[in-house]
This record gives sequence, C-alpha cells and structure tokens, in this order.
Amino acid sequence: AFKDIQIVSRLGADERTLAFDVLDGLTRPFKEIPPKHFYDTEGSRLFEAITKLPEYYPTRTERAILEAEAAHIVEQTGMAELVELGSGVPTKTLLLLDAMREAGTLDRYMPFDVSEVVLRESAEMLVERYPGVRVFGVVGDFERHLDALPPAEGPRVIAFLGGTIGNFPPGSRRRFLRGLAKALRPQDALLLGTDLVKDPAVLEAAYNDSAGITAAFNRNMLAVINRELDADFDLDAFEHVAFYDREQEWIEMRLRALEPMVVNVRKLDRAVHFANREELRTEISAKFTHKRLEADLIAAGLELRELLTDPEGLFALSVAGP
Ligand code: AVJ
Repeated sequence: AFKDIQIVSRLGADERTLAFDVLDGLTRPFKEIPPKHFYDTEGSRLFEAITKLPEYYPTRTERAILEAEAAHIVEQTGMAELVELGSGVPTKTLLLLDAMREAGTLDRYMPFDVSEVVLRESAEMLVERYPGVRVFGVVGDFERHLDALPPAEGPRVIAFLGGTIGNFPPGSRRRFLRGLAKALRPQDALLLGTDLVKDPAVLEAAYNDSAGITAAFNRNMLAVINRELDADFDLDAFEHVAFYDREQEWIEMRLRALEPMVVNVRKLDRAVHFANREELRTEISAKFTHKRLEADLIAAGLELRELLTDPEGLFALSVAGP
C-alpha cells in the first residue's frame, strides 16, 4: 500500500527561517516573532492540548460544522482531490475523506506540513484506511512552497482550516489568498476556516485558559529560540499576555518581561535588551465578520460561494472559488 505514498520535501537544513525572523524580530522597536515558530514537537503537543480546553471553542466548533456539512461540501464541489495546508494530525480531515469516499469521488489527499514525521505517519494511516487513495505529501512552508503541488487532475479543494488564516496581518492575508486563488482552476475551490467576531470575554477566555496551557504554549517559543539559536531566555522571567484588540478585531498574544534583562542569542552573536515590562508580540489571530471575510476574498479574486456556521455563530467554514 505504501507505493501509493509520495512525499517531497522543500525544507532543506539551510532553509530554516527562524534565525532570520529572530534577527529581524528582536531588533525592531516593537519586538515580534511570527507564530509559525511555536510549532516544534513540544509546541505542537501544547497546541493539541489547547484544542481540548473547555475555553478553546474553535477546534470543536469547526469539527461540528464539518460533521454536519462534509457531505454537502463534497456534493457541491465534486472534490476528488483534497489539499490540506498545515495538515498536522488529520482528525478533521477524516470527515472530508469519509464523505469523499461515500460519494465515490476520493482519489488524492495532499497534506502540506512542516513536519515530515507527522506527514509520513498520517500518510501511512490514511492509505490503510482508504484503500486506493493516493497520498502526495509536501514537507514545506505553505507560504513559500505551494508550487510543489502536482497539477490537479480531478476537481480539487484546498482546505485551510482551524482559523490559521487569522495569523496573517491583513495585507499579507490578501496576498496569500490571492496566491491560493491563482492555484485554483474554475472547477476547484478553497475551503477556509475562520474564527468569527464575538463577545470579547469569550475570545479572551479562549486565549487565557485557566489551566495555563496557552501560557506554556506562548512561552515555548522562547524555548525554541534557546535550543535552535543557543539563546538564554529565562522562561520564568516572562508573563503570558493575550487580549482582544477591538479596533483591529484580532487577538494579540505577547510575552512581557518581568524585569529589565539582557538575553544572549549566541548563534546570532547578539545581545538583546528588554526593558522592564517590555513586550514581545508572538501572535495575532484575526476574528472575522461576514463582511470582512467577503471583502478579503474579493480582494484576492475569489468569490464566496457558501458560508457555513454553527448555530451559535462562533466559527465559519467558507467555500470560495475563482
Ligand atoms: C492555530 C492559529 C488557529 O489562533 O487560535 C491557539 C493558535 N494560539 N491558542 C489560534 C493559538 C493560541 C490558533 N491557530
């Protein structure tokens, strides 16, 4: 069955962008490291734990929407190929693949992930579960390596789930969506998961859980930098900060220095100064209104075909096409 698995890698050892991002991010007037650097093995484990927290509604809500709508999405798109950006552990994916199998359209699954181990394990599980499916995995950064995907044969759906699109600042978000739009043919579609604007108390609770898992996830970025760049961040010297910015309509996560300090990043040959209470931004997570979503899609050259939400209107799955 493993003859049905093909995996290509675009991440060479010298392709790591952490060093460049840290060098940029820690020398800016307002320090910032992009959220993709949360996800080493420990960070991925902590994120999995976040998705099971009572306060963190997005994952379970998106799964419920997919449970209700997967058959409809498959029927509407006729999808034979599923590309999944940032696939990770394929739990929600199974709902779509099951519906494709039921409709008799399932031909190819193309996961895109930074972790070759995760990709290989899920590919092996999936060819067992769906005899005859071809898996084409891409180990890479979906911001840079979309061209590694083979040409579409049957109708293709690119799924970008979980609300990760919210990590892009608004201009980059439109640029990225435009890149996806260019990769789609008229018979293809984009399946996009977005968290929705709601009561700020609900939003802030989701990023300030009482078990402290999100705080550990946030601080883990410093552990990643310590390990990869031989730095000496003291994780206990930073506190977790997460708040909803009502004007921008996004959650911001930061790490706040609890005292003035100097951090050595040996691999970069830099000493980085933090003032007392200085903050390092680690993530924005944009929340959408229907209007905002539609405007972003239009700006990217995409047409909103369908907007599927849960009964409480917490989260949305959109089907869009060129
Ligand atoms: C994976 C980007 C969708 O923004 O909610 C969870 C990451 N950060 N808790 C999100 C995250 C803090 C998550 N995304």
